[in-house]
This record gives sequence, structure tokens and C-alpha cells, in this order.
Amino acid sequence: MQNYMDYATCAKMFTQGQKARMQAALNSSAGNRNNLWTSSNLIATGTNDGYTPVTCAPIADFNASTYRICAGESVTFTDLSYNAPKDNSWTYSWSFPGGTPSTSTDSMPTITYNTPGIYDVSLTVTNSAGSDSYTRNQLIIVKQTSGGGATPFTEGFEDAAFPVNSTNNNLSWEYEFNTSTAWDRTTLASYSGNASIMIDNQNVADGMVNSFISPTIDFSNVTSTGIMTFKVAYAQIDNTSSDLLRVLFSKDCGKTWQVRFARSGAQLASASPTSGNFIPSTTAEWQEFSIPLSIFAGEQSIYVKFEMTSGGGNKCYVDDINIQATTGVEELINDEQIQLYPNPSAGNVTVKLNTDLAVPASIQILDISGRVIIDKTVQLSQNPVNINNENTLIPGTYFVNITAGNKKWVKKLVVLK
Ligand SMILES: [Ca+2]
Repeated sequence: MQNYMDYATCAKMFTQGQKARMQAALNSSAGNRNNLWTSSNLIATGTNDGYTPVTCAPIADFNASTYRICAGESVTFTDLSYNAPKDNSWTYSWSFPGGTPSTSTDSMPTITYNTPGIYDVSLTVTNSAGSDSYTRNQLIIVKQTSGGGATPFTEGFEDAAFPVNSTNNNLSWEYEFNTSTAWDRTTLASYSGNASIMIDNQNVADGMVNSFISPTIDFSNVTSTGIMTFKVAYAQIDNTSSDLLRVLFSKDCGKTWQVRFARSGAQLASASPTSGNFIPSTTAEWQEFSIPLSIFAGEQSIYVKFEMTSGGGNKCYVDDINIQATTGVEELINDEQIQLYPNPSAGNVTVKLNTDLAVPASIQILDISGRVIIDKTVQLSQNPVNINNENTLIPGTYFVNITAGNKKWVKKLVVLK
């Protein structure tokens, strides 16, 4: 590269002293400066006649159109090798273990993967000057779309082999790590059983993203009242901690994800900030969240991802993931098993239970993001139940969960002011 300026109209731009200084520098052996302008160097660097270009050997590189697919789908690989101009001498030799075809000599091959697994990809590129090879380990993740979980689906992290399911590998989960310290099964605390899954945000750099991903789950039986619930225990270190927990769903084996839950910092916290190690000692330090599943009703293959973006806070635990295909039939409410009125309301609502229902019954009112706003246990003698919460319920849409015995109803409540 050369910085060229034309000083032809300025014949005396340097003083005699400056000229002498420049000549002294160019004749100095310091840093081999006196070699810079020798004819042999000018030829070798191509800045004088007689230069013969040298063809360099390529350096192999490539990328893929996607890195996660469902079994039976294809990936297109694109050669990105560099270090020499591409000419007719270039040849490509790809290796695709697990792929069909398993080798290729194209510069942009498309490969189909029919069997679930995690696969390496190698490219050897050659030109007239030499060759280079590049292997990207565990590059292509191929997921199954059937044979995994069915609803009702639960995960309580009690299997010591987690994320592997020690009795059925089709139910194994997957870690997606950004850092070496990330989600891991723990027996430090649990909501049920002896174990949960935990990430220690204190030991993860801000902004790092770490996830755990479910096996494929068949949502064929999920109805418009299907719900996923899960328990979270989390504390900030102080009120600036901004750890973000998101729950995402994928209909295409993880190529694309839809966010269905996102809470961070104080919104996520189930306990007061603490600078010590947060270990919940009672179930009161956990909270339950729920995600309506109606938009995935009938899907044959759904993957669920829990994703933490660390933000300087304390430990976060997750336990008791529970996917219910149906949480009751709304028609039953019209059938006078459950009545909710007035609806829409200003926040004061009456819930009336059919007297045949088991008691005690629980009534929870959740906001649209799944946070429990009101949680009541009622005896039949209190039936009907008046929930006077004009000040608690701001205008919006809520879910009212009514559980009596082994039955659960979900009803939408609209609050207007
Ligand atoms: Ca557990």
C-alpha cells in the first residue's frame, strides 16, 4: 500500500537539513532500512520490474446455511477459503460424516442429514501451490421430530445423569453453553425431590448466554387451555442485578425460537437481594410461572429452551417443569361447574364453584406473563368467593386458574377501568 501525493508544483518543500536527515535514515542499517531500496528488495516486493508473482497455498475456511436442523433436512455449505486468488487449479474435498452424500468436490455442496446426532464437517482445499484442511467439530446438530416426550410432560431434575435421561435417551436434554460455568444439575436446593437445575450468575460474565433445551415434545394433544408451569428461585445480589431468564419455544428443531417468557432482575426475583450464596431454604422462596400453550396446540414437535443471560446477580434455580396438554375445558365453566363474573370487570370478581367439586379449591389469578398476582385457597363454605382486587389488578388480560381436586380450569379475565 502506498500513500501517494503529488508535490510536483512545490519544488522546495523540504529544507536542506530535512533532506540530510531523510538520507541518513535511508542509509542507516538500523531495522535494515538500507535494504529497503536495494534493487533486489524492490524486485522481491514487486515494486520494480522483474517481479514474479508467487501463488500462495490457500487457507481453508467455510460456513453453513444453518447449524441446527430437523432430521431429514439439508444444509448448504459455502467455501470461504482465502490466501490466494481462486483459479482453475482450485479443488475441494469435503467430508460430511452422517451426511448424504458424505463427501463432495463442489465449492457449495448441499447435504442432507437423516439421523439425529451432532456431526463434524471437514474441508480440504487445494491449488497449484499447496493445500489446507479445516475441520469444524460438532458443527451440525440434527434433532429428531418424533419419539421424544409426550404430554403430560414433567422434568424435575431428579435423574443424576441429567441432561442425559438414564432410562430413555430420547428424553435427554441438551446444554447450549456460552461459558464453562453454566446451568448444571444441583442438589443444593429443590422445590420437589432432591435436585433442581441452577446457574450461578456470580461466576458468569455479564452478557453471557447459557441455555438448556428439552427433547422434542409431542404437543398433538395440547389444547387451547394447555399450560406449562415451572418453579424458579432467584435472588439479585443488589437491585442493579439484571439477570434475564427467557423461555423460548421452537417448532423447527431449534432453527428459530419464539420467546414466550422473559423476566429479569427484581421481576424474576423470588427472594430479597443477597450478596451471599443464595440457596432457597423453603418453598416460599420459590415462585411458579406459567406459560399458556394455545399457540402451539396440535404441533407434533416442540422444543423448549430455558435461557439465562447473566447480569451480575445471584444463583437462579429452576425445578418442576410441567407441561399440561389441557388444564380443563372452558365449556365446563359455561356448564356451571365454575362461574366467573362479571367479566370484563373492574377488578372485583366473583368465582362460584359447583358444590360437587372437591375442596379446598385454589384460585390463582395470573398476569399475561405468568406471574401469580392473587393466590387464594377457599373452602366450600366460602363459596361463592368474592375477589375484591380493584387496586391490585390493573387493566389488562389475566388467567384465572381454579384447581379443585384433580381438576383444573383456566378462564380468561379481562379487567377494564
Ligand atoms: Ca426436583
